[in-house]
Amino acid sequence: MPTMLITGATAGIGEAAAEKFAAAGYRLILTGRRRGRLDALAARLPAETLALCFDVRDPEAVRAALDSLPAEWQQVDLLLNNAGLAAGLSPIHEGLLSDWEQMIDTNLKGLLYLTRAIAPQMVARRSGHIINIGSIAGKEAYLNGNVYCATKHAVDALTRCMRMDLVPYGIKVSNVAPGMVETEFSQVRFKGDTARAGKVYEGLQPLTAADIADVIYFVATCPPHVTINDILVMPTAQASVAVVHRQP
Ligand code: NDP
Ligand code: 8X3
Repeated sequence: MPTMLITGATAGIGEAAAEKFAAAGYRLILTGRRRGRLDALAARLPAETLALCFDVRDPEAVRAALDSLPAEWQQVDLLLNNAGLAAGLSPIHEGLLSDWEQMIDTNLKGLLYLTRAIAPQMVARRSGHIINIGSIAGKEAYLNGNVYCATKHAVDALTRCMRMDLVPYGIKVSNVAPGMVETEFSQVRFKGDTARAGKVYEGLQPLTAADIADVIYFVATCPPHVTINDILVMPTAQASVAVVHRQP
């Protein structure tokens, strides 16, 4: 069975992907910063699992974690670059530098560190698949979205460039770009302000993390000659990033 490495498996889309792929028999390397959640997830999944606790923003921690893999876990067939966040929602002249750094370091540099560490073994084997979690925020800009949108536009561009670099080696590179998904995302963006986070999904049925896990699974299991380059998945009530039909 293939081995999959998921960044950000402790919550939301990453956790749902772990459940989906575990049920399909994949071997899973689960990663994130919250050790307790990683261990609990690893224990409850019906699959062979290995938990690695590290921060994707730290290139040395990424390297050390991957170097620590036992020989039988070293081959990663599917890399899901999912770890990411939005921090804050402010106009550009008011944003916090610390929020900007966290988003750029996680969404962009973290994805690069994981890719740089794992892609060489895929190149050597001439097979593998990298799925990056982009966003509607990587397709469209929105008010006060500035740095988050910039990181997701960068993921979108990187995915296309990675595909060009890796196509001679038969490696698939895909972008899965969701619209609104109800996870811990808004809690994190609004730093624990539950009331504000709840308003994001008021009056509409958002996507669930399981909906996105289903799409990731479809993308990952196409026949070898078929690659889904890019897929934008929206709640039915969300026509574009800012056009959302809410019931009173
Ligand atoms: P959650 O907040 O529910 O999950 C985020 C995951 O990322 C957690 O497992 C978290 O783990 C991990 N993570 C965050 N920072 C780091 C870090 N520095 N190092 C390692 N892991 C980290 O959000 P979602 O599941 O919604 O988000 C997953 C991805 O989907 C993100 O890239 C997000 O931008 C994207 N997305 C989300 C949408 C939405 O509406 N929810 C829509 C479009 C895209 P831990 O805290 O344990 O480290
Ligand atoms: C998350 C979706 O619209 O909140 O990437 O930016 S949005």
